[in-house]
Amino acid sequence: MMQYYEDTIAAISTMSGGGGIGIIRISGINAIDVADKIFVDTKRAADSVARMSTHTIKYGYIINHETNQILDECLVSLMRAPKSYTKEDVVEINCHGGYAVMHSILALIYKNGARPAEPGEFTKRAFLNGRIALSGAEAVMDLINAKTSEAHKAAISQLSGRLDNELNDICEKLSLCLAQIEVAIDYPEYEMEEDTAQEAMNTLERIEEQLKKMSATYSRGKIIKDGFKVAIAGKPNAGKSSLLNVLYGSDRAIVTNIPGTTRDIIEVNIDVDGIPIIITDTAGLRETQDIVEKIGVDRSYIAISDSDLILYVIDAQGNTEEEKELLFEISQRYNVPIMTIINKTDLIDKKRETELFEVFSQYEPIMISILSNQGIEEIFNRLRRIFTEKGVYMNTENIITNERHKKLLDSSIEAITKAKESYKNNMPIDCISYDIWECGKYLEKITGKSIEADVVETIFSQFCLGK
Ligand SMILES: Nc1nc2c(ncn2[C@@H]2O[C@H](COP(=O)(O)OP(=O)(O)OP(=O)(O)O)[C@@H](O)[C@H]2O)c(=O)[nH]1
Ligand SMILES: [Mg+2]
Repeated sequence: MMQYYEDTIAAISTMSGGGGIGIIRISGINAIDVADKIFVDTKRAADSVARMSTHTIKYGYIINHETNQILDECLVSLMRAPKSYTKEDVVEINCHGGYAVMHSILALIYKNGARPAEPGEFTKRAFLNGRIALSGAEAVMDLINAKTSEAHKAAISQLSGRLDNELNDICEKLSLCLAQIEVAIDYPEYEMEEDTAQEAMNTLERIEEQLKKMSATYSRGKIIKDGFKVAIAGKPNAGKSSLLNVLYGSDRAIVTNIPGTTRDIIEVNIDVDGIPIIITDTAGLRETQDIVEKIGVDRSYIAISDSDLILYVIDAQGNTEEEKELLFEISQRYNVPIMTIINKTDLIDKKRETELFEVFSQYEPIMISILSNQGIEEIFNRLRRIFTEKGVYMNTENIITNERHKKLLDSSIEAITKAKESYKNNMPIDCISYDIWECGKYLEKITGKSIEADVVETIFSQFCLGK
């Protein structure tokens, strides 16, 4: 399917301002015309963009013909329809990346017949013009946002259409099943009626397995895409901010010997084996009359409940009973796994260390000293262990990273399970056919083959401008 739009759109496609170069993209039926109104080559020949061959670049100037003012020196590249990002005529202007330069060129483009593109509109046209599947379009956004190698790999695999291909393949098998079942009903005089229906059911069983496997990859996919959230918590002065700094590898949080130093949430991103980890340092947990600190403590509890893992830091010299109480309370109150860390072991002797290890043994504590850089690697090893248990390193063909896809997959699994049960219970064939049909519909919503216009709008409105 190819849709033709009456209008031509333009936007800055690189970060606005500050870059050495910037790219302004124009797409649509009048893209070439608009470009020719503002671009002159070195010979100042008319229609110089229109005379370019597709996929070539020309050097020249952006000029405001009304004032005769040259706005920039640039390179213009042309991708003629349908071999372009949007499948429409696309002109890209490579100019200097300054804020004022780019915005003055953009204003000139708008004056000469293009309108501002909405967020994601270039990619939306690529989808609506049939160049990429909806799941591929969503992967474009993931690719832009990818901060680690694993997130990058997952996005590029989805963009290349692997997910789309697997789902299309399943949809074809579902149609075949549907046909087989209906034949078995329409021609009951055939002896093979039972066999055919059974064969269809076997196929459904295999598809159900395949879909379940895909759905299970979401626990890995979610971490790869959104990051694994770790909250550092504990009593004041335990060394939480020091831990954040050492895990981050640079002094990000303020460290002092005054209990109650940290009052706000501090967030840093690190990368372990290509997995994004978001670490938050929080205010030390204690009852306080200080209004600012109290707000900080409230925020600590929010960060704790919102995390995938709590790093609970204990001061080796602190009050063991109080620590035990607080740690127990947190483990009961929140449904979040805890990694217990006993810090400042440089200040205690071996006897006390053994004693502490025993007191907290049910939490398998890690003994560390940030001051003498002891035990930090063990924290990373434990993280790796958690990732292994969660299957984060698993190398599966297709990983589901998108919540929308996960929900639709689960609905499709539900439909297929219903179809199987209806068959077992000798329900009318219409019910079975309907469930199989519905299963396919859910999958087509992922690829975008069958999707409501308002859902498309919502998806693309989350894109950044210029993409
Ligand atoms: N001896 C020793 N001191 C440490 C160690 N880790 C941190 N400290 C010191 O402990 C004090 C408190 O450290 P912070 O990192 O600010 O502690 P915090 O848990 O963030 O404290 P609040 O923000 O007040 O809750 C500082 O003086 C640190 O230098 C350690 O391993 N050994
Ligand atoms: Mg602190």
